[in-house]
Amino acid sequence: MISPALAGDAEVGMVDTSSGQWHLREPDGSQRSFYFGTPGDTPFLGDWNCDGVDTPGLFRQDGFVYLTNENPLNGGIAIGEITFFFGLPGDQPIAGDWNGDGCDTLGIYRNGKVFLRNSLTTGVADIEYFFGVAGDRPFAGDWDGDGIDTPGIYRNSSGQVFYTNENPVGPVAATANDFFYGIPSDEFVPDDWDGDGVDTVGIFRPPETRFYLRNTNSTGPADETLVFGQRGWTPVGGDLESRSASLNAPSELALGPVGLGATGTGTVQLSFGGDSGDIDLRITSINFTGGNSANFSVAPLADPQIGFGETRNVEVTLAPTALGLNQTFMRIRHTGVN
Ligand SMILES: [Ca+2]
Ligand SMILES: [Ca+2]
Ligand SMILES: [Ca+2]
Ligand SMILES: [Ca+2]
Repeated sequence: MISPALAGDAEVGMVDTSSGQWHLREPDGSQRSFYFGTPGDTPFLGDWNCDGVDTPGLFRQDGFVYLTNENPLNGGIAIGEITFFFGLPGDQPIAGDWNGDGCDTLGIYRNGKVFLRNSLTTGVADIEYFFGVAGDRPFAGDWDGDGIDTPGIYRNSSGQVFYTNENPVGPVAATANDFFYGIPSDEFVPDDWDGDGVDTVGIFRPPETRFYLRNTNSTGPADETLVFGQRGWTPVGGDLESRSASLNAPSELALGPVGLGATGTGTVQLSFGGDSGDIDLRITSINFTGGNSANFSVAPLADPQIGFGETRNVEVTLAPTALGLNQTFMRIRHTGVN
């Protein structure tokens, strides 16, 4: 691929799996290194305690998973706070939020079959389905920005990336998109590089020790490249920034009585607070639950990027087709915080 020489602020990590040493690159370009795991573990990052910050996890080849909720300070050692058994030797682990509850859990890819579990405990898969074929290399991400992670694969034989946007009860997940990106010797590490709530492709190219990151899931050049890590290390992607802020919005929207076939509007104010002033947040979707959700619509936010301490008004329109329906519950998805 063609690479513009862009130095970016991407958060990436690299793990020296021969020693268990992790190296995380912060958005300001600084680096922190610490130890977690033993030689041969398969590393990944995820948000195990649902606080918006991704921290390390390991899959050991005996099927044991070790997770920590902290990224230790430079020179530190992480302790496996959560341990459970999931999978078999030879399985390939993936981490993600399969059910959209804001918490990442584990999955396993085994010869073209996906096994997902929604809790961090020993047990059988909650969901299993086929996606891809034996030999495909799995990863996971939120390709459509709906808050639910789903698998993708890289196929060495064709050089194609495939992903699905669903975690079906079975038997087969439908391919949502496929495109060419990278080469078979690349290591795939998709993530949300530009913070818009959508995960997109990225690769680490070992001979160059360079990441090639693209902000759309399509064939084309990298939007950002950066040199980090060493040949032989394993790349991991995640949101490493420690942020603390909260979205303040009513969970219940009462628009008052609206007649059948008529239209009513209401305004919801969103504001961000917390104890960190260095963040921006982006509203990715607003959904309604309860009532007849199809009868609600929301005016698009003129500017969904909201700075710390700012507020936005969201206009909601209610057009009931059933009598007695005048309120619902809204769910607002956004990047950066819980
Ligand atoms: Ca976390
Ligand atoms: Ca989850
Ligand atoms: Ca998704
Ligand atoms: Ca993105």
